[in-house]
Amino acid sequence: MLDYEKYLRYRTFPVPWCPGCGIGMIFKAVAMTFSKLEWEPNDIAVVSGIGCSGRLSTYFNTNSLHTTHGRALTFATGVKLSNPDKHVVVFSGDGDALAIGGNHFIHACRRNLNMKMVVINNNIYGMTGGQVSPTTPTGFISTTTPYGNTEPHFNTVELAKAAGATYVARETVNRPRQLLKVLEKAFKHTGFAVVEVISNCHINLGRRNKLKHPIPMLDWINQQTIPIAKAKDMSEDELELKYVVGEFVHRHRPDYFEVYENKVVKKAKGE
Ligand SMILES: Cc1ncc(C[n+]2csc(CCOP(=O)(O)OP(=O)(O)O)c2C)c(N)n1
Repeated sequence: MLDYEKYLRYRTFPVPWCPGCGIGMIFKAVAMTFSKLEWEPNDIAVVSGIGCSGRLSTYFNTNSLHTTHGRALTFATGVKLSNPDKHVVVFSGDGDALAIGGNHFIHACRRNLNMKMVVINNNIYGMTGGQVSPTTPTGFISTTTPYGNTEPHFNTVELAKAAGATYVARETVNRPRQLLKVLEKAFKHTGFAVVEVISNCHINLGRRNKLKHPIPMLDWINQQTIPIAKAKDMSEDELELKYVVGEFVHRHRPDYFEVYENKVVKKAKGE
């Protein structure tokens, strides 16, 4: 048995993702990170919304909560507040996290509750067949933008930074070693940690944009990927449509529990 297998709930297999989907790779990277940190399955709560990414909670052999679309963070907040000792890990697609769940996302960043969030950004509403999402690149064709997306796309990292997240990183499914590194740092972080992973949906995004097989789609992601150190010398225009990868924020700010203990509990007790 491989060391991460105890985190896989085999009785719920097979997994539902299309052949070549990047979610499987993220699934394994997270299971390997649990193993590296030696977290016990019963000490972990995996919470997810609805979508292809949202299916993940079913396949982890941990406490699992598969919630409603866009509301994973709200359920996760309740789980963490009532079970402060559990490691709460949230999975959301880009639609789940940034469209219907966008409001919860900014407030979770602001609140700094000690939870981890993995945003699986495949740039499209995958599960429902390929509607435009807040991260669909401008110009890309989707079922709801048949002449190309006219809207500017969200930058998840900039949004998380501006809203106050205390750990923010971005990686892609093409960079598994770097992904493992940031997952480990995010999971060890005390506070709200966001890791965005750029993933491929060749079926519902790629096939409408001349990237209908996994390899060309992964090549396209590679071409858009710029390490953070290199991005520093590039202009805003040059970085348009690029995925800058690396660690963007890693700082200490008292997390929600620490603030609550000091500012509320102690006052209430008259200390
Ligand atoms: C309240 C509500 N609105 C809409 C839906 C339909 N719906 C299910 S999944 C989804 C979008 C999935 O896209 P994303 O969150 O990016 O995840 P992915 O499938 O790409 O991983 C939508 C709109 C729903 N289930 N519930």
